[in-house]
Amino acid sequence: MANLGDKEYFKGIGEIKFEGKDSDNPLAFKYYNPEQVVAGKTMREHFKFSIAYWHTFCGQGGDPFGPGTQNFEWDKASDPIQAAKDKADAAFEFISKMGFDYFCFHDYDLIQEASTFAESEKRLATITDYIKEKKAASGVKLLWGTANCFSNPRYMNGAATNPDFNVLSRAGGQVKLALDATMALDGENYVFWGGREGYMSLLNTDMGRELDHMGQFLTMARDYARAQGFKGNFFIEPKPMEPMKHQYDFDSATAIGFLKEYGLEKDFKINIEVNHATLAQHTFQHEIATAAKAGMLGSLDANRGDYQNGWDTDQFPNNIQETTEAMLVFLKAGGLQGGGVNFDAKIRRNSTDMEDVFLAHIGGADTFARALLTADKIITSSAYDDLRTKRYSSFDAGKGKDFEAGKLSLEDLYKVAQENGELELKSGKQELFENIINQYI
Ligand code: XLS
Ligand code: NI
Ligand code: NI
Repeated sequence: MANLGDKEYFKGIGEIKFEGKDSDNPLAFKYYNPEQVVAGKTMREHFKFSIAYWHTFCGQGGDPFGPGTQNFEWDKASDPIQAAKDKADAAFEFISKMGFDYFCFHDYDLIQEASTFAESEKRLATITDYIKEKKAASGVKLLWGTANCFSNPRYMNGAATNPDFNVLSRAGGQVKLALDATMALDGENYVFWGGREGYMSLLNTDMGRELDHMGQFLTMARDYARAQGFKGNFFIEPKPMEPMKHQYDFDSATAIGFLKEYGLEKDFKINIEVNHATLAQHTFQHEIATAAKAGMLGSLDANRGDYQNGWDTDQFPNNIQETTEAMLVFLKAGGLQGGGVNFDAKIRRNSTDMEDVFLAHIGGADTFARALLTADKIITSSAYDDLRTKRYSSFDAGKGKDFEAGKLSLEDLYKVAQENGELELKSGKQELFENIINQYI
């Protein structure tokens, strides 16, 4: 295991190992076996599990009714540079102990933003250098970087869609620095989550102009990074609402349409978050299927919502049914393009033991692993694929095939309809499909 630096933050917890489903050790994987090959790839390669810097090392557990409950050992130094280095030490210790290969960050997760732009730039450069060393010593890689253009009050009216050009420019400056940090750390991708890109009231909003600005802004970011030699993917992370009432990147379909409108579809793909999918009244698997259909299934932010609440609770994944259905689509799509599975999830406010964050990530990884194994078995050994393919068999020959090939006119359909007369009903067999999933879980 990597050099942990002078201080050990997660004392008493060693490397998390795979022990199999009969193990009673809470600090072991039951299903996630990194080297196990499933459908031609190891689990490690399929998932590229990643830790979200913000939730795991910055999130103190505050909510609108009370302050944070976490007492992080790495958050004690009063000097912001020292505090950031301590946090990086804790982060790399944790990621290495989990046996994961990746992390993701927002610029100001790495280090506290300073009171001036110039000072923030210096701080970011300092911590980037430090993390570069940590990366080299541990072998941990950067799945994606991003800029937090939503927390600071200056962005309350948006960043790339702010009605004030000076605020938009500030966001541009910040994205440039976040791209620089991402590239310096060999980031494999770069994410845009439009946290404040949307509106609260249409009365004071010129939506068309704001969308044009966002298209322009993303084009500039793409052009800058490409000119610096960045070869990775850009991802849009859709979310329908929260914090804004209406967010422009509502869901995958909306983001794909937007990217095509502004000619960005070759460089950008979609980063799908479970809880954002459900907030958009979709399922996780629906969002994956939508992105896959467009050839834009980039990355996943793994978590789950609370199905009785209407907000982004970012709980760790443990819904095996939901994840199995998602893994079916994932496998059929041939996996992710450039991205990985980032645990954009947080432990609950009252989960205050040091081991809780390990248990949370173990549970999340095991949920995905078990779902992947199940989905693979469903595809390779059950009637599932056949049943689904058969529903469309009338398009595999004759007139159906001609239709798919674009050889028929509406009059041709009219003739087929005339010849057929009345049709018999064909069952969709939904319950049978559902039972197959249950049988294999
Ligand atoms: C918030 C988003 C955010 C992005 C990165 O809801 O999920 O965490 O993943 O900015
Ligand atoms: Ni996210
Ligand atoms: Ni989210």
